[in-house]
Amino acid sequence: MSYDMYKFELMPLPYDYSALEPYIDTKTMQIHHDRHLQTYVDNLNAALSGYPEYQNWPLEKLIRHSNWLPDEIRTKVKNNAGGVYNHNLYFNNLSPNKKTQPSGALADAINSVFGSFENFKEAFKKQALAVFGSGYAWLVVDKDNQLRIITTANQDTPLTLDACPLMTIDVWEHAYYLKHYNKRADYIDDWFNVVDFDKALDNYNACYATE
Ligand code: MN3
Repeated sequence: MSYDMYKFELMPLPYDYSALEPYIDTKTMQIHHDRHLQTYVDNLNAALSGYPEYQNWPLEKLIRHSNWLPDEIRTKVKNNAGGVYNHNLYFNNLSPNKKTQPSGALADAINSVFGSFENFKEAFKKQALAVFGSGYAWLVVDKDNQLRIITTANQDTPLTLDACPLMTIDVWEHAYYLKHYNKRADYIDDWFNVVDFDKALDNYNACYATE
């Protein structure tokens, strides 16, 4: 059992379900983590259960090289591995500890690319609002080493674009509907109160360390 390889298990939240109140409510966190993420974990395990030759593939390899998988499990593995990867990043990038301002090299990069943190927030919100249907908005280092905001549909990931993710917001309705109803803009504003830029900085440094 592990978080990175078959047999996958549910990564625990690094804080209490209620820790992000009042910005993200307890019930949403319980259902989102314990039911939605658990379902992706279970479906990924089910897809791989009859295929021992792929059970030693790390999660990122299953996503990056899903085209090497047999036809009959390719789509199921790709979608559910993406669901596990995206949610693990999303939940780990949230915190009640008010790390809501970028620092260090990431702050410098954000100022350099977007002009200011306020400009960045505005651009990020605009992209997150523009996701049609279900998906995610991301801050990534792209394949040309440029800091960029991108969006992905459904459970697609930036990994297949050779981009290295720093942080993400899940804009599927299940991430906000119980509290914010259809008001995605309010959820995005609230999300900025619980996003953890220290984690994003760790990820930023890791993106450059793995080249
Ligand atoms: Mn979700």
